[in-house]
Amino acid sequence: MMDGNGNYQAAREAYAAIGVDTEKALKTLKETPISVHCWQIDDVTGFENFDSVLTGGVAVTGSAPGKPKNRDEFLSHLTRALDLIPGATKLALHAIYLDTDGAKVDRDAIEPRHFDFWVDYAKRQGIGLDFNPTYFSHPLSDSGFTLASADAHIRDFWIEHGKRSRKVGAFFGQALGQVCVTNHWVIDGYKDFTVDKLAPRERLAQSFDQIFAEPVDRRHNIDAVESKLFGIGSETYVVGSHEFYTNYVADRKNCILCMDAGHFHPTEAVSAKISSYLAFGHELMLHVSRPVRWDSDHVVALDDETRAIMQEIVNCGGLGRVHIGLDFFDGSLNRIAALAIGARNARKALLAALLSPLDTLRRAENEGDLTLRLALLEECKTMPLGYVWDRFCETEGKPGADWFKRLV
Ligand code: RNT
Ligand code: ZN
Repeated sequence: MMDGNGNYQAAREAYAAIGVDTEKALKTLKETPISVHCWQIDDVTGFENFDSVLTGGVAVTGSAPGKPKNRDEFLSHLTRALDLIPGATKLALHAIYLDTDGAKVDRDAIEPRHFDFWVDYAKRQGIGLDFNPTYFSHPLSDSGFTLASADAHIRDFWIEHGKRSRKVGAFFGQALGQVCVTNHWVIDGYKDFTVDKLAPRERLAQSFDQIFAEPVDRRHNIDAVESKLFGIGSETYVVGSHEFYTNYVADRKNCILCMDAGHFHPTEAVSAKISSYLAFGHELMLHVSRPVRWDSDHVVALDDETRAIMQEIVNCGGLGRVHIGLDFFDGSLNRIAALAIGARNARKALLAALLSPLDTLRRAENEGDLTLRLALLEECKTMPLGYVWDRFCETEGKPGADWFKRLV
């Protein structure tokens, strides 16, 4: 039997024979950040209150044991998960993961100092940070409306939260020397037939105009707005729809669009949309997720759509313009393993994309040799991806295929 190095050398030769440089792919793979979300670790609970209830039309199902009961447990579980994830990593936080030293700090009062410990953590781990304001799981979101609320008091509260969140983002970006993407997702919508679909959208646009009014150094913070088709309790009408944000982004040019793989009609694919934004010079944020029959936020698998998303980014030359983030939360599995499985799969999909013989495929397509294009695309599916992946894990000092033995 060949050892790991022998396997890799065989794979390297096999890829070289179709014009693919595995070393180059591995270098790009290592350097491309994937933003790993913290909220899989504790079912989106956060540190405000360890008994807090998740609201906002999203749901975690399952009651696997081991959910962290305090911040120290959370951090140790998170660290164990990150230890299993190779490659350049960013950690995506939510505003509810703050440290107030026991004081009650409402969402409209958060400050960078409440997130100081995350900067220390990120430095220790050698990772970047992304941020998300938390416009849910709060009494002032119980009406189902936040930034688009008809109630000015509610709106203003959340506008203040949005403004402060970007300051946290800029603080992260400056402190770590790596841009932070602050991703705004609001829950607003109606369960049933909606008479006035326009006014809430006008209010949402105005609220974001206020949130983004103050210029922030783009090297430190970029804002993203996340569209959605429906939520639990907002099945009929979501204010921040895909069309709404696509137009907002194009018109205002003050933020970028975030597309979540679970936020579209079941036959619509995020992978098919990416090039249309890149064609107009946009940057994008992605929430790579796995919807099963609905926006179920299953753990990311190495499935066709995840591979297609990564392939699109690579084919479009979009690495650097497309910020890759993860978003899933499954409470039915070991949560540490769930985060590792999903993050490793996203990166495996990226590796598969980087190992595609793009030059030859492009040439075939441009020359009209569509037979060669299909033949090569199909042959690629059985190339020895796994041996290159094993090599990557090894050089990153992370466990390979037997990583789950580390769980016990
Ligand atoms: C909800 C959005 C959003 C959340 C996180 C927790 O449907 O996908 O991104 O999952 O902010
Ligand atoms: Zn999302």
